Amino acid sequence: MSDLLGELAALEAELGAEIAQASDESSLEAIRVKALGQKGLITLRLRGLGQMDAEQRKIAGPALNGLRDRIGAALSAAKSVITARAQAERLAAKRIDMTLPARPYEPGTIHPVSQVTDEIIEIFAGLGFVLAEGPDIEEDRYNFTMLNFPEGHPAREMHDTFFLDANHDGERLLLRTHTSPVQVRTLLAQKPPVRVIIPGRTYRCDSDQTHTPMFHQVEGLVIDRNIHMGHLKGTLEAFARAFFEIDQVKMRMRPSHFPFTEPSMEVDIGCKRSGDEIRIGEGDDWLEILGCGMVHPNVIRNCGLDPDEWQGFAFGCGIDRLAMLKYGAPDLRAFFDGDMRWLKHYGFQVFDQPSLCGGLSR
Ligand code: 2NM
Repeated sequence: MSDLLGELAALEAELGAEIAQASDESSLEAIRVKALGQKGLITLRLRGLGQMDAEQRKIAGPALNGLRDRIGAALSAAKSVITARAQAERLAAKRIDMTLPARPYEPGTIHPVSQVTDEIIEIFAGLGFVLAEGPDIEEDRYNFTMLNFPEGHPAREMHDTFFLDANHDGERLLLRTHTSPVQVRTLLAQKPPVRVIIPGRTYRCDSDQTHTPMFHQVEGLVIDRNIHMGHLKGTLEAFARAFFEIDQVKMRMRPSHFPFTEPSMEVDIGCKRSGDEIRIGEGDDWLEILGCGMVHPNVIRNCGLDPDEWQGFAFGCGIDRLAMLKYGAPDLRAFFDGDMRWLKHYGFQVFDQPSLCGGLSR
């Protein structure tokens, strides 16, 4: 028996020395397995207790249990020391000098399309319009059917419209070809009078020098009682004066056709062309800037309103083209190339926020 106790004392001394030497978690783990694992030195001896007689077990039992507990405690104490030391080393390696100056960085710029969009919103907000937005991925009924596009209308064709694959109900979603579905959604959601301005991305399967498959459009809609073309013309004139920042703009309307308006018009403003340059507000030439009209009674009816009680006007124009015109960027496709040099040249500073009182573009 005293043999066993002597042996245990030697084992404890040996394990204690190994634990004190261990410098990382994996060597501590190796010691734990060696002593307390399935086939560990202490574990096997504990199993041997079953073969001893009662007298022996009375002495060996507490001795072995005590040894197991002390070694376990020594291992976990050593482990805390080692992890704390490793943590301290990691933190020391990561130390940064908070007094160093910030690395010089290149500030980004606001894209001309974003800037012009903000200008347009600002102008129409000043006329009492409210901003509205809707999804880029639309349902056929909002993009076409409710807007009085007959089945089989050429604008619905695959040729112009990006259709998504049919979903499990056989419904074919599409990328909106104009922002007009937002007008429909607005009229379905709120009672007139309505005055909304709706900028956003639109998509048509078209790509050449003057068309990109994604472009930006802004549309406006007014629905109220006794609305007439005079309101439309006055609104558009106020917009053109504010946007081009000139006191007088010559404006003319030509008859046109859109499914969702009757009558429909295209609007030109007076300009002067010399070479590639276009100057707004002088000269005897004309430049088309937008389409508009009185909202078709079918559209008003489709939105659950009585066209004998509610009338309105709507208009739409391309933002990208307005941005080219106003800020003189000649190539439409460069708008969407993401070239940092172009963005630096044509972009706006973050704090150049357009405002009516500050002068839109200063
Ligand atoms: C245009 C031209 C003319 C238009 C019509 C509507 C609605 F929803 F009220 F019917 N929204 N936008 C409209 C009318 C758009 O863009 C060239």
